[in-house]
Amino acid sequence: MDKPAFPTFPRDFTWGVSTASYQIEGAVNDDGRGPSSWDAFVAQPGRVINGDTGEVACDHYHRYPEDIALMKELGVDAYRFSFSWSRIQPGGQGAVNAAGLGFYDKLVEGLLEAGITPSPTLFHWDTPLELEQAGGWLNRDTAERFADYAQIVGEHFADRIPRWITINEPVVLTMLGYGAGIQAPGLALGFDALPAAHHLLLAHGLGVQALRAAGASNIGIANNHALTWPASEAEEDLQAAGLYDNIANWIFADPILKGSYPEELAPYLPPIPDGDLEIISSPIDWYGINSYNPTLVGAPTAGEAAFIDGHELDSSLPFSLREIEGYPRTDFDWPVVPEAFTDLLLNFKERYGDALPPIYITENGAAINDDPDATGRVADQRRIDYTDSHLRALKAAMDAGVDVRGYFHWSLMDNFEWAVGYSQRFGLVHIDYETQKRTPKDSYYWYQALIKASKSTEG
Ligand code: GBH
Repeated sequence: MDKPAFPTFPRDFTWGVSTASYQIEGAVNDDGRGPSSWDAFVAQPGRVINGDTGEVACDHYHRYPEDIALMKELGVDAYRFSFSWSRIQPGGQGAVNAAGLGFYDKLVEGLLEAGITPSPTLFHWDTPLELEQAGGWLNRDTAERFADYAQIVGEHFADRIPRWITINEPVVLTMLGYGAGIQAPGLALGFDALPAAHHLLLAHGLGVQALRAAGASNIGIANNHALTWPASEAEEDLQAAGLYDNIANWIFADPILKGSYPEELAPYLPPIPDGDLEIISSPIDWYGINSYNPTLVGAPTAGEAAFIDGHELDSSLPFSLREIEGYPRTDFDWPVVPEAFTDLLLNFKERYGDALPPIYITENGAAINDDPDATGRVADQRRIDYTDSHLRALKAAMDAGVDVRGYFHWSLMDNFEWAVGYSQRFGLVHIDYETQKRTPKDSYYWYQALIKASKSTEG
């Protein structure tokens, strides 16, 4: 049987693609860039698959004109990239490195000329190393330094950049960076990582205020969210899944959208200084959701460790992550469950009601590792299927009343996928890391046709 027709999105819906500085730029020593937490992390043996690093990555720092041309041809309205803090302030504080800022001037000018709306993230995990060594996000001072940095970037770009994102996925930096030690800075503190969550949220709020003071507007955050499924209806599974849901989702959304932490987390949180929650809940113009797949959570299983992306987690945690069975998987082994995307968005509407600002999907995509075939074509039909099904699921949520204004696919091109290096490919454009040759995949042409069709409909 044929699939139902692809749904019609509103004509002014924003279609975009996403990337992040350390994942694509390379040029780690160019023009006075200071090192970040990731430069130090990748240098530690055993941290990243194959010993891969972001030293060259997609060499976007030198090839950005070609990448802008690829986006123009793709037809996207907007491009989500991130600024490298340590290019702009090499030590994370103090004087501005004009050459670092100069790179982003050229990038932003190029995008504007191509008719693409720059939609940058101020911080996508690459903490300036000096700040990391002073405690990083466990140290409250990092949030203050972030506010200064936000002011610098805001003042420089407010007149040219019409959409802003403060921080990418505090949850992943907290849980994988400080909690489980899978990503930079590689600390495995378990629940003691939660102060990092608070400081990242505080940085977000201070960043919103600094950007506004600098004249910037249209400000949001990009938070990762995964629908939490309990492993069963048994009381202990429901309890464990509820706790996990609070730690993985609502701890990062409630303070921003409600001005409070989930009550259930009180036993785990550090004391929260007066006034912090007011800062964190500074009004935002829209809320960004990155989402890939749901998570299945149950009570801890005796003698059985929980895993994230193949890394074993502390078995004393009060929950365990389970395999989701019965769905297709991406090459990263993540389950493909589009209906969970609809339900996640409906949960947001139910939880926050009128306090929920318009939503942008700031990331969604799949690791599908096809290389060019003998004719040079990359036939990544499974990426098309993933994206098609998730866009239908997104439209279903919109039809049920969730106000979603745009979708940014992760990613424009294959790139440095953190702890798994270059082994997982998320791009619409294939990168040959030997030659830096860019090859648009079948999914690129599919997305191009979709955007074109969407702009010519009545919706
Ligand atoms: C994002 O993080 C990042 O912002 C981006 O930099 C990154 O390249 C991109 O996604 C792709 O990874 O345990 O099998 O259920 C995504 C955060 C955390 C989402 C782990 C999926 C669990 C998969 N991810 N998560 S699984």
